[in-house]
Amino acid sequence: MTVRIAQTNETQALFKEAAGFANNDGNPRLKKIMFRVLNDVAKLIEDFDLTEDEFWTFADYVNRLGQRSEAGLLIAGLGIERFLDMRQDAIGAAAGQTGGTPRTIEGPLYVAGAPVVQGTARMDDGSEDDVGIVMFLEGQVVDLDGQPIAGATVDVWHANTKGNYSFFDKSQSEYNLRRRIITDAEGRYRARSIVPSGYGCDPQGPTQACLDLLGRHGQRPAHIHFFISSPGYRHLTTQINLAGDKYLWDDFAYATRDGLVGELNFREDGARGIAGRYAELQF
Ligand code: MBD
Ligand code: FE
Repeated sequence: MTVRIAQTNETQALFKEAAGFANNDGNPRLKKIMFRVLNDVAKLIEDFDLTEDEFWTFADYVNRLGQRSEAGLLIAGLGIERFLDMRQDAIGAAAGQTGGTPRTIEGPLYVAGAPVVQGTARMDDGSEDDVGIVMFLEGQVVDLDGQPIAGATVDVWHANTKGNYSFFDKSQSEYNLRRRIITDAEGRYRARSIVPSGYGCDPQGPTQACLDLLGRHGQRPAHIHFFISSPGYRHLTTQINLAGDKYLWDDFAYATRDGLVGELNFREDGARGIAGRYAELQF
């Protein structure tokens, strides 16, 4: 037996009132969006014959998501952040803005205000010297004609050898593995850091709980995040995802793209003053 009341005059009047249509205060755009949300939720409840238990389980889930600050993580894991990103690509393409390094998602783990360094940065605090592999990261910021951009800001952040990010992982020092590097006269930036490990959702957290019910893992390949910016240029949000990682093309957040795969070049030649094995990454 299917009972439908969502489109009746009575429930429509209720949703209009709840969305603030009866008053002249508040935000008109939000009111319209809220009315749509209420109707879509009602439709979903009726289309799937959601039980009371199912609905209140969802409400509890939203609370748990907030308690753990995992809303951004779930948005990434459900492909919504990737969708927003694809949409930005399409909007750019429609406006004739194509070419350059592909964009990809920011993810939920950026922290503003990283130390600013001219040209060359040391990103790690040395606390993983005995477990990490030293990584030299180098690249050049150029415009669409290939001309170097001096003074551009390269805001870089990545995980440690355990796949954890400073700030969110309180065991790390402040701004560990986060720097804003200002490009030199040739548009170049250079960093010494350590090779990051891939990220995994907290196995005890609400995002992984949802992924479990979808039969999915919550792993990302090892990667390095970038914001590239310079006055007069469009801001670029991107990542390098590391070749050879098991999850490179099986990323739970769908961030890997052609053109954003970087290969570590391992060396053991004593150059750069490093005893033993180290890695180079040009991008
Ligand atoms: C990450 O480190 C990340 O980059 C994304 C997109 C999602 C979760 C964790
Ligand atoms: Fe990340």
